[in-house]
Amino acid sequence: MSMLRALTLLLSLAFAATPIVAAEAPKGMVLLTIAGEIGQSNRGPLDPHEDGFLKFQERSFEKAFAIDREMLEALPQHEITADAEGWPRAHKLKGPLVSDVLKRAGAGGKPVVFYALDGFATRFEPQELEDHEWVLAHSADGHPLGIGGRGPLWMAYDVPTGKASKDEEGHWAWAIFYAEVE
Ligand SMILES: Nc1nc2c(c(=O)[nH]1)N[C@H]1C(S)=C(S)[C@@H](COP(=O)(O)O)O[C@H]1N2
Ligand SMILES: [Mo]
Repeated sequence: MSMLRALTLLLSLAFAATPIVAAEAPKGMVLLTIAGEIGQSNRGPLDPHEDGFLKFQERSFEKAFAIDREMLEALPQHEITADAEGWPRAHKLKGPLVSDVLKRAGAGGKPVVFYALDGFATRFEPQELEDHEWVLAHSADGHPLGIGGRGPLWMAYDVPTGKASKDEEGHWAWAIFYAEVE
């Protein structure tokens, strides 16, 4: 084997062992943008023109992982019954696990703050996300969660003993659109 062939072979082997795979970019409407300490990104910095609402919410990032409905539905789906004190009825919420979504962005096991459209923000330690089967719901009772309701995304878990207390429900952020990993 010539030196050149050997070198070519070696190089191709090296590239095969470390494939450079660009993270999938969303094709549909973006429901969630994850920024901060992420290991996977599929978009660049916040653009003050394009990202009008993120700018309005005073977010800022150099890179992020944007997720549409199809990407959420590609993860294993969980259906839970969410109910809380004072609710007129329980809801069947469906979506991937919050932890699976974070893993998808290369951000598993880290503290994360979820932001909602109304400015509500709630921070989670990794342990808190493991204490329950937290679902990032995109649907309730068979319908996509919408803007003006509890959508686009709603975090909750099943309380096997019955209804969540007001304290617990206080962490069930609805209208989530952004997350920042610390
Ligand atoms: N986006 C958003 N999520 C939220 C809140 C909120 O103000 N905004 N309030 C929390 C609290 S304190 C409770 S008790 C429940 C229900 O809030 P609601 O009674 O305002 O619907 O949602 C939780 N998640
Ligand atoms: Mo509350």
